[in-house]
Amino acid sequence: MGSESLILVMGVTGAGKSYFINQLKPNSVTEGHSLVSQTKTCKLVQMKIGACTVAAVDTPGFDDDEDSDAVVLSKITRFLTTQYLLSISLKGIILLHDISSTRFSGSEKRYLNTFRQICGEHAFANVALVTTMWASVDKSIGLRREEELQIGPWADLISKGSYTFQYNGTPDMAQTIAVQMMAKDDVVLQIQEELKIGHCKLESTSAGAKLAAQLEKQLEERRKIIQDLNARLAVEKRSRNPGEKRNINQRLAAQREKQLRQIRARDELRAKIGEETEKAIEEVDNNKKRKREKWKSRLQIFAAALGPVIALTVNLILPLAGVKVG
Ligand SMILES: Nc1nc2c(ncn2[C@@H]2O[C@H](COP(=O)(O)OP(=O)(O)OP(=O)(O)O)[C@@H](O)[C@H]2O)c(=O)[nH]1
Ligand SMILES: [Mg+2]
Repeated sequence: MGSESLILVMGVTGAGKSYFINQLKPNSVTEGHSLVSQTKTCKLVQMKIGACTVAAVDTPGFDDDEDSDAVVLSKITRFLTTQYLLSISLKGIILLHDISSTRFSGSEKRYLNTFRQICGEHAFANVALVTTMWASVDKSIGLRREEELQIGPWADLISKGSYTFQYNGTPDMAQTIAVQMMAKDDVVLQIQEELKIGHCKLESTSAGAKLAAQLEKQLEERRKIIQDLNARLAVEKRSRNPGEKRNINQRLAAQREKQLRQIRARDELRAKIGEETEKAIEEVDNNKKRKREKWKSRLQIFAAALGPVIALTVNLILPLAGVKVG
């Protein structure tokens, strides 16, 4: 096992990803205290697990806005592409699920579908399905929900080798889960394989295609709503009803704002992430040569190439790469 292995921690907003990482290494990331998503970018946290040095990756979760799914997928994919192109080993993914939540929500379903397509079936054996927040639920209710997950949404993952854990919230159990993951062979995920073929766009991958189709449908619906509102505004202009006109104008502004966000999210899915990442790595490499700098590790290039995606975590990565930061 090298000193450059990564473990990804994934799950929807509020599943307990940042909490889990803080149990592995106290106070390393910010936990959320509201329903709004807290972690907006991938964050790398270096830690010792047994004799190995590992980096656990805190990832952003899917929110309730469907257009944010595309943005989150793009951020996670940029991270995974850089990791893959620099041959940094990935041990697997810890997928967290809040057992105290009463239903398997729409965003949870979308997340799991995208998750499956990010991984691909061959990688399911490198997935730990971890239920959290057991202290917030009656044990028998929690066990019933877990069984429903195992025979329902998680069944295909488990049949292909994913394993389950009931996480009790302690540092010890977080360590146990991470140690088991470190014992796995390295894995290459489906989306990493897909993106290396012909420099394809994110929308051409299995995970991206599904989200692109959903976004196209929403954009079409949004266009119709805006058309209707414009038609109503034209009528109101003739009837000189200022109250109704203001009302329609406000609704138009809100719909246009949503449309703009969806268009930006759609653009994220058109990005050729493989090609962009290769260019970023090349640029870092050229800079390095120009300045005659010596790099101690691929992780240093990793941090520099990812730049804006994980800019705030450079301080965490450089020590992992064996470089002291001030
Ligand atoms: N007691 C207990 N609290 C937890 C546990 N997991 C998470 N929490 C709390 O639940 C809240 C949400 O957890 P986070 O770890 O921030 O959730 P997240 O998955 O990182 O959410 P995003 O960053 O928004 O995607 C925080 O207040 C945590 O302290 C757990 O296993 N036990
Ligand atoms: Mg978080």
